Amino acid sequence: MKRALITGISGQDGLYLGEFLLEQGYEVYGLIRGQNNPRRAIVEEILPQATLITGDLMDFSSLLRALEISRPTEIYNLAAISYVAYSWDNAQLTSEVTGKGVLNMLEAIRLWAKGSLDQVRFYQASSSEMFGKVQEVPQRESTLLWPRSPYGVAKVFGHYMTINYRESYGMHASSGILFNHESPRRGPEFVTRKVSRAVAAIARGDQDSLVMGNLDAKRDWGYAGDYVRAMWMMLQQDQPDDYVIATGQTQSVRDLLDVAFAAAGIDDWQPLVQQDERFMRPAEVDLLIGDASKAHDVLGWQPEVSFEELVRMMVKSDQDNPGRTW
Ligand code: NDP
Ligand code: GDR
Repeated sequence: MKRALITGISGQDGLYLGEFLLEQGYEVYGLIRGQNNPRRAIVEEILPQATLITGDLMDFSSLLRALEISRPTEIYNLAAISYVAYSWDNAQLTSEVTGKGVLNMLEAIRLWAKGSLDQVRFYQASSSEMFGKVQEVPQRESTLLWPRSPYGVAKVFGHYMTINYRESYGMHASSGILFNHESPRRGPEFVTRKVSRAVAAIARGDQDSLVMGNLDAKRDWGYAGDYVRAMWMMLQQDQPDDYVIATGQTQSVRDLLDVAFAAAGIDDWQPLVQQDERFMRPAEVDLLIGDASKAHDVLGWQPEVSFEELVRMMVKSDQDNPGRTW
């Protein structure tokens, strides 16, 4: 039986990946942090067959312990401080967790596996935020990286460290450069979920308006359920490599508002939405659109859920489950 260790199992992607791997017959282990993590109950509800191991990317010996307990054949490193806006206010912490945390995990694997390093496969959750001030449109694996936030810089460190372990130690280490992906389980701090929750609350009459930041930013938004499949596909290849995972379409935050409000039967959202400086970023990533040709050709991966379907799914979920944050 294949055994997988997922760091970040309590996050959006960890929950979907855990479900997917259990369906594939894997024995699933998840790293969970903190002595009384409120998200533990969510993981236990969605993934009752998974084994949770306490640990933190900042605690090297907890990672070694997690590897010793789980003895994984595949490791998916999804744990990170992942909210870009937060990363300016907590730049050092973000660098430690999102950047150096990757090195901690890679080094723990190398020391734990010793002569059997070729028996282990590693996935790193890299990000389209690494493209930042984009140097090419659309962005592909070879596009020059130009991160625009402490989060983006930390992800670049983790990305190159993953490549370095592949090249230095022959490790089967792959990096997925994933563009934004969303779902009803998306954290409420991210723009799609902020909008879907607010639209549901406004349509119910529980909220009057919505305060937003930059409405002109454009993102390549896909569905998280499609994207975790790509992570797994990367680790099934004979050779490790890096892949862009994206839909190849881009929409603005305004487009998101159009589709989300329309899903609740509200055609004119302008009077309901205000903008405020506090949601603007010190440096913005204006446009992201990915070219996933390599993933299509080599992995045979294709996204299945469109942007409109995704947004409608999120609004419906927030209408059906008022107050739920996950
Ligand atoms: P989430 O923010 O939903 O989940 C992050 C996870 O990391 C949570 O399980 C969190 O635990 C855990 N975590 C945070 N700090 C630590 C730490 N010090 N030690 C151990 N675990 C920690 O992110 P997503 O699921 O959306 O994303 C998964 C990964 O993919 C992240 O690395 C993200 O940066 C990256 N990514 C995401 C994209 C997206 O659009 N979703 C796109 C590209 C990359 P807790 O629940 O306890 O806070
Ligand atoms: P992003 O996602 O920064 O792309 O990072 P987020 O949803 O936070 O922002 C997307 C765009 O929307 C604009 N925006 C707002 N964003 C938020 N959160 N709240 C607002 O009120 C608001 N108004 C406008 C932002 O300025 C931005 O342009 C996500 C994370 O999951 C990262 O971890 C991941 O690596 C990248 O996607 C790919």
